[in-house]
Amino acid sequence: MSFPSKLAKLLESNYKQYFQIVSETSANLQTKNLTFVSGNESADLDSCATSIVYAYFLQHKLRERCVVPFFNIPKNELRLRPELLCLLDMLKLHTDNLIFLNEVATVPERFYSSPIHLVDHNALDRKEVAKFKGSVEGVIDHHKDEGNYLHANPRIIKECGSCSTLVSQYFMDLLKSLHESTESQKEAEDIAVLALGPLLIDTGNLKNEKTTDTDVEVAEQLFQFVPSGWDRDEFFNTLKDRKGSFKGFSFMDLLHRDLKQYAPGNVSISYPSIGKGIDWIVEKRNNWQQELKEFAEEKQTDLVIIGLSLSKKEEFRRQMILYRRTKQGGSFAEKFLEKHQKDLGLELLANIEGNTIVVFNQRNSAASRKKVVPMIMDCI
Ligand SMILES: [Mn+2]
Repeated sequence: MSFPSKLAKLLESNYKQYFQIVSETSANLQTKNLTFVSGNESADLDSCATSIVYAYFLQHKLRERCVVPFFNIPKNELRLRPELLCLLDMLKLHTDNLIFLNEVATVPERFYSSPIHLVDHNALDRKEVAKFKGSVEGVIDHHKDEGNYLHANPRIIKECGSCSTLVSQYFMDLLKSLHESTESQKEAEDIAVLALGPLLIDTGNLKNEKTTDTDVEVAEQLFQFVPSGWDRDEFFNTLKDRKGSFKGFSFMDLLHRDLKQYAPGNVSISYPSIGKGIDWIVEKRNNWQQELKEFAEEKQTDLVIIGLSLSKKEEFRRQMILYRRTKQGGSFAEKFLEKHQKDLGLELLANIEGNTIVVFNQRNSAASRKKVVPMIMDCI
């Protein structure tokens, strides 16, 4: 029988405390007691694991508070992220002790001024959490700096492979000292493994083109704190296999699995990323066009941009699908293509239903969503 780790117990007790605090109706409420840590709306491995790591250290520094990480998705979407479930399971962290978007969206108004820390994003883009925009206290991120929350402390926004790298680097001295004490050594080991999950996944085990020197340095430091017998390649391969598993997921599921939404100049854009190419989709998910339309309808989105990434062996490493649901979405797509078709190297592959759905090969394989989003914003 295995006992819950200290990290698991901390998540559990903060989860309970959170509900005590928000259900407390007496007059002398100390809203400051509650502090949120949020990852971005795609709720990928980087965002979710890093929010727990960050919350753990912040709780350690600010004992008088109740620091709760939350996952920026409805709880029923957790099943779409098998690599995240796998990492949580390795560390025996129960998903029952985690807070999701549903809870935070319905938090009583008096908590809108509770401090919030952002990891893996630097703007509160989901409307459900926009109410916290006046109380952002800290930001650590690796996306393009949108110039918000200039007084946040920390405010670290730097390009590198994984946000986990920056968060681990920021708290490294604390991790070191926790690891030195016998009492907290096991916690430190858990935290190191938790941080290494996204760090290795995002950098392809420190080998892909996104990997920076900082990622490598920080990973090397974290390797000193992992439990004895922990095997880096085995760990990476296990998570990677889970991430690459598409079994049991409909095309609709894949659209929700790694989704971001934007509203440049009031045009609503949904931008899912999928780790497969169009050939695979046509062959294995033959209802995809219908599901794409239903998805756009459900989200009431003007334009859907799907970023497809293929394996290294194929000629094109990336492809892109555009679906114009509304006229507004259509004219935005025209503007986007006019401005950026060339630098993205978009070559028309298929034109479906009178131009409503278009599929492109994308020659510029370095242009991931992180790079394309500023181009979209540039079209306003
Ligand atoms: Mn990230």
